[in-house]
Amino acid sequence: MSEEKEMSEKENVEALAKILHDAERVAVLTGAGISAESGIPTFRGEEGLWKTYRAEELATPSAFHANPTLVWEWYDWRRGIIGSKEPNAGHKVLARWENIFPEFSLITQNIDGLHEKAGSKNILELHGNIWRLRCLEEGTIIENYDTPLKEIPPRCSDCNSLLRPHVVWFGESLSSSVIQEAFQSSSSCQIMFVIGTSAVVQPAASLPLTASEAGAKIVEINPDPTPLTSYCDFSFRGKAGEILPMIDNELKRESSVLKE
Ligand code: BV8
Repeated sequence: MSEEKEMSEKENVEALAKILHDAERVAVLTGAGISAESGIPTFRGEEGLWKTYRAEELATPSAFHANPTLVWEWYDWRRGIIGSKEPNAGHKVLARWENIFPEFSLITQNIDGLHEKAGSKNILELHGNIWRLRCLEEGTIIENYDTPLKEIPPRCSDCNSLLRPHVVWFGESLSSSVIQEAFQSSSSCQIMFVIGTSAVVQPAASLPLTASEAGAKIVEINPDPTPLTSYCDFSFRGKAGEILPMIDNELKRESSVLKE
C-alpha cells in the first residue's frame, strides 16, 4: 500500500474513532463479504457459483417448486461449508461493539449464523438463517445442524410435508417486523457501517440510503467500490477482518486517552 494511502487510511481511522467514541446510536449492515475471511464463498465472487447455477436461479420459490431436491442439495452443500467455519476478527469486533454502544443494531443479509457464533445477541437476520427449516404445510420452524442432512429433501416429522430452508428467497417478502426494525434503526442511527456487501439486493441496499438521508455518517468497508461508495463519509478499501480491528484498536486507544 502506497505511503500516502497508508497515511490517509490511518488518518481516516483516527478521525472515525473520534466520531465513534462520542456516538450513542450505531447501526451495522453486513453482507457475504464479512464471512469471506472465514472461508465462506460470497455470491458475486468467482467462487459464488454452485455447479453452473447462480444464487438468483436457485434461491427462488419457483426453483424449489420445480425441483426441491436440487435446491436442497445446494443448501446442504452450503451448510456443509458453513458448518465447518468459524467467525473471524470482523465478526468478533461487532460482537464487542454490541456491549459498548448504548444503541447498537446489527443488520445482516447473511444466513450463515456466524454473527451469532461470534457472540452477537441482537441480530436482525433480514434473509433468514440456513440452520432453520420450515414446514411448508404447518409453517413450524425447526433448528437443524445436521451436515449432511439425513434426508434430502427433508420432511416434517409431524405431517411429513416438505421442509424448506427458513430463508427469504428472491421474489419473497422479508419479515415485516424485521425489515421495519431495520429501517427504524437506520433512520435513527448517528453512524452506519456497511460491511462486505455489493449493495445490489433490495430492500437491504436501501437501508444505508435511509440512514444517509437521516443525517447519519456512512462508513463502508469493502475491497471494491460499490453503488453506495459515493454516499459514504468514510470508504475503506480493505478486508473487514483487517479494517474493523484497526478501527476498534484506535477506539480503545481513544477511550484510554480520554480516561486519563
Ligand atoms: C422483495 C437468502 C418484495 C437466500 C437472499 C427493486 C429493484 C430491483 C430488484 C428488486 C427490487 N425490489 C425487489 C427486487 C427483487 C430482488 C432484488 O433485489 N434483486 C436484485 C438481484 C436486483 N429482491 C427481492 O426479491 C427481495 N424481496 O423485495 O420482496 C418484492 C417481491 C417481488 C417483487 C418486488 C418486491 C428478497 C431479497 C432476498 C433474497 N435472498 N439470501 C440464500 O442466501 O440462499 S439475497 C443474498 O444475495 C444474500 O442474502 C445477499 O443479500 C445477496 C448477496 O449480496 P452480498 O451479501 O452483498 O454478497 P455479494 O457476493 O453480492 O457481495 C460481497 C461483497 O463483499 C462484494 O462487494 C465484495 O467486494 C465484498 N468483499 C469480499 N471480500 C470481503 C468483502 N468485503 C469486506 N471484507 C472482505 N474480506
